[in-house]
Amino acid sequence: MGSLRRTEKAPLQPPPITGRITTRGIGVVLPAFNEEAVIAETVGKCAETLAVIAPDYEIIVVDDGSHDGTGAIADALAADDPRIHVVHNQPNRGYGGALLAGFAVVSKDLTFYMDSDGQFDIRDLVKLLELREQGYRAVLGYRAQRQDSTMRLLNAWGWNLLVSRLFGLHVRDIDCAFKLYDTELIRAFDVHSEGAVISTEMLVKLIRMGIPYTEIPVQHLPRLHGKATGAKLRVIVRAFGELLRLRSRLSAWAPTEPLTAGAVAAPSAAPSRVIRG
Ligand SMILES: Nc1nc2c(ncn2[C@@H]2O[C@H](COP(=O)(O)OP(=O)(O)OP(=O)(O)O)[C@@H](O)[C@H]2O)c(=O)[nH]1
Ligand SMILES: [Mg+2]
Repeated sequence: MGSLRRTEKAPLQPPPITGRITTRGIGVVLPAFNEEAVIAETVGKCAETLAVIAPDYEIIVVDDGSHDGTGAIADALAADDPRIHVVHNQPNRGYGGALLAGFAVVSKDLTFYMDSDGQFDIRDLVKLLELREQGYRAVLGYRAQRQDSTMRLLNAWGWNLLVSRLFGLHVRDIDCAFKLYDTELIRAFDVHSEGAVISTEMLVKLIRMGIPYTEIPVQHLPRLHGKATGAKLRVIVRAFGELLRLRSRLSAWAPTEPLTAGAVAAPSAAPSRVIRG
């Protein structure tokens, strides 16, 4: 469940980038809505880090119907680098729709997603990949020191409380946009949420499938560019509607596709953390 604490004692430091963590292929999905001020920097940092820690990578920028230069900047980056791809949603589909458009074109075994607004540090992916190498097929980041307003923290606390009551979901930071999944799991989830509840849908399904997962603290940086939208009344009201629809859809949901052998094997190292809803 979320916490109202804004800071913990020592500031979290990014892990050093010293060498390859995995030989697995990884697709990095970056949803972007009006992020012209920061998208090139985000993609550049991702490419630089991935080249060292996970060289078999692809970066997928999802320009979610942006009204600014985000799409053109992303197209220019893709024209220069075959590992960068751009999906244009036209019109805007919303956060969940942006992630779904990106997930649909991932061609690698692992899928990682991160906001493109500069509030996360891609170097933290080192920690998630190390845990994947230990056998966790889902590694969930949580923001140890959220850089949000008090109102935003209050909203998040209430939202997490509601979601944990409705779905029995006890994940530390449901909506932290820094998560790594096996692509096969994402396909099996058969996600439909186009809005903010997409993370809830994925996590409820993960837990119902009994997949071992783990959680790890990641940095959260202040938003320096673009507009914060998450605390707008319109956004919150829409999210409540989505949550209720999700609840009725999930009441009947069960995984249809058996996963490949070993899919639900427990990790080799640290104890698994499986919470069943
Ligand atoms: N707000 C919003 N973001 C979108 C949309 N589609 C894709 N995104 C991207 O989704 C990510 C998360 O959106 P943010 O608005 O940063 O949400 P947040 O980090 O929870 O909240 P703030 O940064 O405080 O507004 C960013 O990278 C956006 O560019 C959309 O329709 N609306
Ligand atoms: Mg943000």
